[in-house]
Amino acid sequence: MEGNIIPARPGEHNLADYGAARADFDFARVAEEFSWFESGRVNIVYEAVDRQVAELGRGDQAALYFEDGRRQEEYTFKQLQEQSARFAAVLQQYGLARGDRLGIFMPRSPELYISFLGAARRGVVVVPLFEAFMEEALRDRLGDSGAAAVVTTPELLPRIPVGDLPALKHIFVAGEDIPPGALDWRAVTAAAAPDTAMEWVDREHPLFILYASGADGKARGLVHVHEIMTGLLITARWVHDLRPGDVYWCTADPGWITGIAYGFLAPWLLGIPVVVRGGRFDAADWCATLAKYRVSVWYSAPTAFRMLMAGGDELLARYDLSRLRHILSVGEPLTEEVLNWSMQKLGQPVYDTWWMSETGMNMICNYRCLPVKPGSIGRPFPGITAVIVDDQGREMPAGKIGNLAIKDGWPSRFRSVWNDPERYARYFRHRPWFISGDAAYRDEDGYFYFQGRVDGVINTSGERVGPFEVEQKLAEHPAVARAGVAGKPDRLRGEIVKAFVVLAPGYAWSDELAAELRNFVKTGLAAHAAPREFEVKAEIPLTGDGRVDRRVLREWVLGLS
Ligand code: 6R9
Repeated sequence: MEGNIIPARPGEHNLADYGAARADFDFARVAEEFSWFESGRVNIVYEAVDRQVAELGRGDQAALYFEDGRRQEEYTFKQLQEQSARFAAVLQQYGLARGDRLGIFMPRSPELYISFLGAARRGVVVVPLFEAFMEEALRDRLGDSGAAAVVTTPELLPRIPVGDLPALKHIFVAGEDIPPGALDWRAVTAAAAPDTAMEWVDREHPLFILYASGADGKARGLVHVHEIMTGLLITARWVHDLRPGDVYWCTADPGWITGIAYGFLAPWLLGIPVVVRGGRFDAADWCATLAKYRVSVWYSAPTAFRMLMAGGDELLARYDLSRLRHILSVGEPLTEEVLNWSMQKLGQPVYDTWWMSETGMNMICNYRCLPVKPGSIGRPFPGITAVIVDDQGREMPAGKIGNLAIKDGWPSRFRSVWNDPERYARYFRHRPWFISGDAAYRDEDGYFYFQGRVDGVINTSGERVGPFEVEQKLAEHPAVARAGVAGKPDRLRGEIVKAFVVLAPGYAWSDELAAELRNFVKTGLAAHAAPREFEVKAEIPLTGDGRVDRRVLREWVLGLS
């Protein structure tokens, strides 16, 4: 059942008339907004940072407010320009050239953003690595991308299996104690000249390779290019409603697509300062951060909103959140409960946005100029064609659940899968459609409704976990003969990772073994991938071609068989 429709909020906002925009919008026109439209010289770092300084008079304006409980720092656009130019010089000095790959494996910190900008400035391709990754996940990603250098911290460095990575030549460490053999990020950056020339690239030049989990096989390296800026700029304006004077906070980690695309690139293209909150924080810290930085536009996830809800009225009452004028959500279903809470307690809806690592930009969204139908992810962004297709790629009518698909050609889409053209082709097996892997339906008004993944990829607290990687890891443990992994619906986390295991001969099930297996995945792969529930089975169902039968696992977790 659909809940009460929340009316449009006409008035001053960037996308004033969705219908008109849909009728005549063309991404080609967004090109006119960039300086390369006239100069012919392309680099996203120029548009997001240098241009803000050189052409738009924003050099002394704040770009980054960083805080993590230990450090509190503020950077202007000019400072980001200078620092990233220094780091670009460092990369040049150590032989990284256009097209080479640089891994960035560190917790949120100013050095992370400066390293990203410094690399992109040189045409070096960034490989973002989520700070929770452990040895196995790092070996796969750094190995597959052939990274020539990595930026990390003293705490995270021990997880990088340096000996297994022949292409890895340099390790930059940002922190206090620099281990032997590593380069001191801060010292070499401070010593470098701040005037390295910008490397002009093609719009199709790779910007970053983001590893995302799929249903089968190891994580795939999605290649995004400088042209991603076109979709980012226009969605920052029309979806996030950003305009001069705003302070923007996107709470996602830069190890994931949201934390890259909207955490800094999109807002900086419009010259808007961002807040980055690192370290561990609780519901009170969320509110304190919103209040302290007078955040006006906030992009977060249902998990975070649920934490605030749990904090109760008393928590909200302690903070001045009056500057907050636009709130958005991504990553997992936005429940009506959260929507009602925000209407009542924050006096405004949370606007849901649907997209993926592959799409590079917001695709199906709710906008201030359209009514919000609770439970719906909204309508396609102007210039985007979304449909529901059956398993043969045929379009399905309104009301029918099928595969959510997007017509190829939007500017911010991934351009390839690194080292794996076959996997890339699979996404486009029904051309012209990009098959998302999500199930959805559309109503008569063109609103879409998310219905879950079709392919077994797990979404736990908004983080994507590939069942195959977890199964592989579990099977490495001597007690496990075979494993099958699936997402089990969970009120708090959306889904939890559930593992079905067949025990090896001679092993008996116990709570200790469960804890050991959980820890085995946690320390080998990543904490968010560790199963929260186990069930012992006599066998794991396989499909005809010998792969884990995910449909049966799905029935198992739902208790249907
Ligand atoms: C941006 C991001 C993508 C998957 C996607 C879908 C789920 C994203 C959602 C949503 C329900 C929304 N997802 N937005 N589910 N409502 N508004 O999260 O990218 O990490 O690649 O995950 O997340 O299942 O296919 P990514």
